[in-house]
Amino acid sequence: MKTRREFLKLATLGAIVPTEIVAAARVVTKPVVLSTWNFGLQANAEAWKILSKEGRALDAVEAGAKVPERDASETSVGLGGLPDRDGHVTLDACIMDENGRCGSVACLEHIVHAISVARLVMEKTPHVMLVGEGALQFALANGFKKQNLLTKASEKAWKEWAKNSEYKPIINVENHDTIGIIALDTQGNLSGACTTSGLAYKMRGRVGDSPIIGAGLYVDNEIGAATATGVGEEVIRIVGCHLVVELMRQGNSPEQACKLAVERIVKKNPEKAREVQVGFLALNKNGESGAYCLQKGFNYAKHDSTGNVLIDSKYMI
Ligand code: SD4
Repeated sequence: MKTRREFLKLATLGAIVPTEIVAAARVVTKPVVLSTWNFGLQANAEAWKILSKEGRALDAVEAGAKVPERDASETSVGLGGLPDRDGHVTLDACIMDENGRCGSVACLEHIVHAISVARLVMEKTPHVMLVGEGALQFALANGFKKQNLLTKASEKAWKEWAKNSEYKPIINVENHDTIGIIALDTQGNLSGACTTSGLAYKMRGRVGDSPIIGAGLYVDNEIGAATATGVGEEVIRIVGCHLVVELMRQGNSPEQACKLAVERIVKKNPEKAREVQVGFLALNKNGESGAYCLQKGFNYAKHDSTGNVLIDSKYMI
């Protein structure tokens, strides 16, 4: 143990840098936005229009999430999403802001922008989550238009699947899955959004991790934000995104926190972990980010002042 005199001498010589100085010198990267999968590039670009004008992270993540929602060619989010095994397109979405406020919809049908309905649940109701018929009723009462989300292409794929009706989620389905988007704005505030049509050919009424606060998304403005993609049942079992944020609170980097969460899934069920994909994406209060997934193939897009790039996640298997 050094005496106070020795410590001061070393500090004067620059050999010891007090931790407060280290903390103060740490550069915070902001604004920054991260989105899951290839379509994260377009989502980030939309979110950046808001973030670069010093807009709010909450508005940015909602705007970003709406990009794949309205894209009929994306078969895992919003319009054009693959249906459940009975042919119904059902959407799950949630959103969370810097004040810990959150809103969610599950098993919502006929409305393209599930994420905006989730935001309205947060802003206009005393509740966090609305499901099924009730969520649809709420959306229609608030001016959302009812429309058929099952495109010709998705209907064709479903009919093809129905010939054998074998339920087996495919790992990294054509690289366009749930979109999870998390951002830090110029004010230093974090928000996140997550929206999906869920696993293709799921049972009617099945809800995944994506609309469940703490599972598919979590934001704590003191610490960081996290979102998840992959087989929701595995994410729910470990309350994945809340776990990732708590691991960052304990001092882990975003990537390390995501890795520890993936390890927990493997530890609980090593057999199952071989068959499924789960990926976590995290961002901390300093704008540092990272990801980790079970199987090779998960990637994400990151947009900061240096540009918008796709990054391959590290993986376990
Ligand atoms: C779900 N997590 O419904 C979503 C789907 C997904 O990669 O992300 N697939 O379980």
